[in-house]
Amino acid sequence: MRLREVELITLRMPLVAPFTTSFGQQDERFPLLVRLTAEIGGTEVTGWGECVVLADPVYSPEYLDSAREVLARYLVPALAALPDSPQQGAPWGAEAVAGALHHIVGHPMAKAALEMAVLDAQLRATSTSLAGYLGVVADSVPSGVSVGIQPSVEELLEVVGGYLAEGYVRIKLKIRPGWDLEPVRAVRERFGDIPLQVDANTAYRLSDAPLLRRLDAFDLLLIEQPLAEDDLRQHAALARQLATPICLDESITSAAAAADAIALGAAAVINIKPGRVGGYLEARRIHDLARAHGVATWCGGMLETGIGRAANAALAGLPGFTLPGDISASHRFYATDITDPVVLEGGRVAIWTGPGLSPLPHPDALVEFAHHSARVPLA
Ligand code: OSB
Ligand code: MG
Repeated sequence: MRLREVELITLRMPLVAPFTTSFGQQDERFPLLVRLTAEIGGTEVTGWGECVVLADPVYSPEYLDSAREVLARYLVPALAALPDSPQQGAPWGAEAVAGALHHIVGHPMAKAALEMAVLDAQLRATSTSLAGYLGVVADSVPSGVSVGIQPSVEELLEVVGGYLAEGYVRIKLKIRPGWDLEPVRAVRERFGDIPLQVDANTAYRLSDAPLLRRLDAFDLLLIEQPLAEDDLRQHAALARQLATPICLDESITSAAAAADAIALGAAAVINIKPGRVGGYLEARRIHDLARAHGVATWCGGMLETGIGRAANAALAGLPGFTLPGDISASHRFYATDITDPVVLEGGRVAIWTGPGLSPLPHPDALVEFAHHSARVPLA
């Protein structure tokens, strides 16, 4: 494979409703797409990747401008410098990307987007789907929905009721100090024994254990990331005080971090987000590791467009993803998606079986939501 052209496309898309978490309110999303054209076996193929960074460094250290900068200045040039056939053997592909970018420290979301674009081009060149590449045999996955913090409990009950009526099979409530026991109790009382879990996005301290312990009464599937990203030992200490299983999101930045969390007893469940861990290949390694340890996993989301959303659904078809993921329909976040939308059918979303990671973005949608675009010069 030889890179011919790389374009970084930033879109600006309104959300159907504000999405509020303990780290703030999002009213719009700025998806960052990598459009990569490569020569593979004598033909030019285009692949697409989606970078899941938020506009600001409030969920993880990366943010939109940092991702654009590191991609243009370091990551794309590092790939462009690779010889076509490193060891006179097979040409390089997605499996070589992480190694070629390893000397750049951090920036997993930017790296993941570039690896995605390479993998997409590589799979399109052989008309292979991501599901086929991963060995996924399922044709759909169960769909859960992440529900933001609402202005009132009444509004929360209305929103949750709407999602349940649409068929979502699992509800995740965002919580933070002051918005935890009351909304959880209200949802349990109104909707009974539904599969229910909460996500704190690091908003608590270990000294909040007595409060968090009161959540045990509501028989939640899990509590996601109650403490800070680097508080693995404290998560293990909290786990010993709660009946509710602890699931880690922000803390799991790599397969090595997942191995540490499992060994420490800090994670009974792992939320796997390909962007957070540097790509779909590392995500699969975490899946394999967790499965071998009997640790449940599910696939998280980052308000992806149809590109990342379709790829996540394929990943979630692997057998270790034993809990429903945050893989909702496109219209849970966007009135118009940039691809054919991901849709909910009987509480599930279909796994893409066409070539590559996802359906292609519609050119008119890229125009409609255009915010910024830049070609990365290839030496
Ligand atoms: O913590 O899972 C999270 C969205 C942005 C950043 C972090 C998180 C989320 C979500 C939304 O919960 C998941 C989705 O895309 O449906
Ligand atoms: Mg989370």
